[in-house]
Amino acid sequence: MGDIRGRIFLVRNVGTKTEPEYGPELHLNAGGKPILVPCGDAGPHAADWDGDGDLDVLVGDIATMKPDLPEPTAEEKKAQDAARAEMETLQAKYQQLVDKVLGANRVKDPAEREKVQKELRELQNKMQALRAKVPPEYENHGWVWYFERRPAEG
Ligand SMILES: [Ca+2]
Repeated sequence: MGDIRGRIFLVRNVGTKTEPEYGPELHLNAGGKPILVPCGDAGPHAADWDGDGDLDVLVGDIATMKPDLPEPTAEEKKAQDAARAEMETLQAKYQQLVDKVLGANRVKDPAEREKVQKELRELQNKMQALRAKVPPEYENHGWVWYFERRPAEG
């Protein structure tokens, strides 16, 4: 199992198959040091990746990073700034419509409610189209780390 810090542990069943019981956590090492994937949120998986008969460990992590994109041209920047400005305007309208659908003073009349919901869907579509015009400020991704099990030295 892995943890948010990026460490991985082996926890053996010290009970039985029908009455399992967790044993102590063993922090797994690689190269003589405890494994610590750099971005944290370690998700380990044991598999014989190289087919030599020993289980190896693959560990996924997660990172939130600013995407490495080329600088926009002046024309692209102008279009992106316009899309961001329009998004801000629409965001206020969006909040008003959400309040009309979900808020404490939400619209009760079914016909009026249907009208507001339709307006909200149209606004959501418009906002989605605008979002596609603006590069993301941050992206989530991750790496997969491979730890090959080797026979003990000596
Ligand atoms: Ca192997």
